[in-house]
Amino acid sequence: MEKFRFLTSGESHGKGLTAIIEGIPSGFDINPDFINEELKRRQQGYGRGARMKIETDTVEILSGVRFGKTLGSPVTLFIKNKDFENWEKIMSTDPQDYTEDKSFSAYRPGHADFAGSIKYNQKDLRNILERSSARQTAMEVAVGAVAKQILDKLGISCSSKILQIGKAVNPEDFHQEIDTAKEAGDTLGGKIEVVYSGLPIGLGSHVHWDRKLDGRIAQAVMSIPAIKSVEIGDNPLGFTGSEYHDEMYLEDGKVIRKTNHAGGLEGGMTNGENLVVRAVMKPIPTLRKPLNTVDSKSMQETQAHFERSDTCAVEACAVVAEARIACVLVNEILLKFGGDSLEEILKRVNCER
Ligand code: EPS
Repeated sequence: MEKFRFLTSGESHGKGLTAIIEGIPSGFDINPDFINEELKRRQQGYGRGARMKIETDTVEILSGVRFGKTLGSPVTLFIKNKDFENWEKIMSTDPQDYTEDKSFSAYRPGHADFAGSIKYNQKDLRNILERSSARQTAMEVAVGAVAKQILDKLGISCSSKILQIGKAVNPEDFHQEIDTAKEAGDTLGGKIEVVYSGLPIGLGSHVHWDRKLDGRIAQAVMSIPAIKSVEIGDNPLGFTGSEYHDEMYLEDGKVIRKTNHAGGLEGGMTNGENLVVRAVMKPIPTLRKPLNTVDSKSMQETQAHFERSDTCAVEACAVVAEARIACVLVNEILLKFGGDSLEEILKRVNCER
């Protein structure tokens, strides 16, 4: 059974985004300012689109926290979509407001439109776009910011960086790469890296496929919109065994490593080294210079739907990946150490160290 669980809801242009998080022990400080800083980080980054100029994502904590501390009860978060003001009629939940305004039927290749509309039997592709939009990642970052505050109390911290944007691997070239794509009405993906340090040894397990932490992290990161591959540590392709594996030495009676090719995971468990996760994001599939496609209503060849889009959201993706991994790690900590309150967990985690 999972210990730290959450569900999110909300459409991109609906009233807002909601999450209910279950399993947070009592006594943890939850600072809304920190959540808002994380939300701001997700909104920033070179190459973001017009929507980010409309929104100032701000969290409202609706339950589970009193005077800044968790109660052990479910924590509910809400983020208002400011853009809803412009979509009130189009995104109305009331049957009387039915309109075809803003409906569209030209599939965007690379997006959820095609398979989603067939699966859910929807003629208006907006009914798929609204939930498949990366807008939902705002709430995932807010949930991750709650998880990060739990990890922080346990001495676990995180950082991330961009390794590549488009073809550019030098950070000084990233902006030019994005400008060129933007001028061409095109989009760009890239590669990110997230590092967590301070993790106790033995999170995850080797005993079952579904308890291996590398598998759990890969799932959490792979399911971020537009992610196409996930790596833990250095990609081992082309290394020999003697080159790749991190040899062990003794220092003051403790086992140490001089390298971390494994990225902090061996046998599906944390080994005390930094957890290193890398992921590749594809270019956003909503293009100003539309791709060739098919119209689902007329069944004629046409050009894909375009409303607006980001040229590049790789920086935002790194923030989302940090958040997703934070949630996986909190779950693993609760599975290993248990406990209903901060004091109980702190005692157990510190005992292991
Ligand atoms: C996003 C909100 C969306 C997009 C983007 C990410 O808002 P809108 O559709 O109103 O422009 O900007 O999502 C996509 C490009 C996509 O294809 O899903 C956000 O909040 O991050």
